[in-house]
Order: sequence, then C-alpha cells, then structure tokens
Amino acid sequence: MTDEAGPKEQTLVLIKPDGLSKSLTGNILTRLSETKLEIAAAKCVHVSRALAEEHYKSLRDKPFFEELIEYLQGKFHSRKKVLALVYVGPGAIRKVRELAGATNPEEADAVSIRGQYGRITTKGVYENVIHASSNVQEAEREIKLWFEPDEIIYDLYPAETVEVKAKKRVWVKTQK
Ligand code: DAT
Ligand code: MG
Repeated sequence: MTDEAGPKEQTLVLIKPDGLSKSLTGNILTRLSETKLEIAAAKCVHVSRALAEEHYKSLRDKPFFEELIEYLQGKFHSRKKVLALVYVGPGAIRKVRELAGATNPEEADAVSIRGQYGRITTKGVYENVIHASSNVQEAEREIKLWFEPDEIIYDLYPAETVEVKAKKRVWVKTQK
C-alpha cells in the first residue's frame, strides 16, 4: 500500500483503563484525528492477564511489571477494559507516538496526550492514558496479538483460512 505522502503504515493504539474511566475517549480520538490517519479496526477488550503479559512481555523483568499488568487489566480503575484501535496511513507510528508524548507523563510535552492527561500514582505506576506501537516490528506483533484478520477492514498482513471445529457464543434467536 502506498500513496503520495509515502508508504502506508499501521500502528496499534490502546486507550487504557484510566483514559476510559476519566471519560477521555472523545478527546483522545479527536486528538488522533488531527493526524488524518484512518481507523481500520476498533473494539473494547476485557483484558485477560495472559493478554496483558503477552503485550508487555519485553518488560517482564522490570520492577514495575506486576503493577503494569494490573493497570492494563483495569484493576485500579472503574472501567476494566481498554479500547483497542488500529490506525493506518503514512507515518502512522511516528505521528501517533508524537501525539502520545513521552512514556513518563511528567516528562511528556504538556500538550501531548500523556502530558495533558497522564499522571504517576503514589505507587509509582505511570498512568499514561494510551499505548502506541513504537516501531514497525512492534506494530505487527501487537496488531496480530489484539486483532483477528477479519476484525480489520484491510489485509494488513498475509492471512489464511483454516478449518476449525470450535464452539462459539451466538445471539439467542427471539420470535418476532
Ligand atoms: P511506551 O508505552 O512509551 O512505549 P515502554 O514500552 O517503555 O513505553 O513501557 C510500557 C509501559 O510501561 C509504559 O507505557 C508505562 C510503563 N513504564 C515504563 N517505564 C516505567 C517506569 N520507569 N516506571 C513505571 N512504569 C513504567
Ligand atoms: Mg512501548
């Protein structure tokens, strides 16, 4: 995929439980719309421990890992979920990272999303409101972790059809 402004790119964005609990979703999506990137997928996710650990697996040895996992799962907030989105477009990774601001909300540019809305708790947890992939490899790994191919409106990565025999929940049929 290419266009005049350069190669297209995709990135994973998570609005974390503090962002949802503080009713910041609209503000954050408005800020992200300034980038002119396109939303290619979106869903609410109740984050399992396994998903949180896999998402942050490169930080497994950090002293703050346990709190980070609990934070992503919403253990410290009223909204125990995240809003996961895939943004596509030229320079998507850099554009979203710039808007997000530095990891540490106290060091983040004052007008960045993390600078405006983030905080460090007394326990030392960086409640920095959103996650954004930091490079192409991370974006691919994270998008494949959070989304199935059919949940994204574009074929961002090669996908295949496999035969599965599985149970799934369906809507109960009601008589009209
Ligand atoms: P980023 O989210 O900017 O990509 P990262 O991948 O290094 O930063 O870390 C992932 C998350 O871990 C980050 O959003 C907040 C938390 N974190 C990172 N460094 C931390 C620290 N020194 N103390 C507490 N939390 C930290
Ligand atoms: Mg990171």
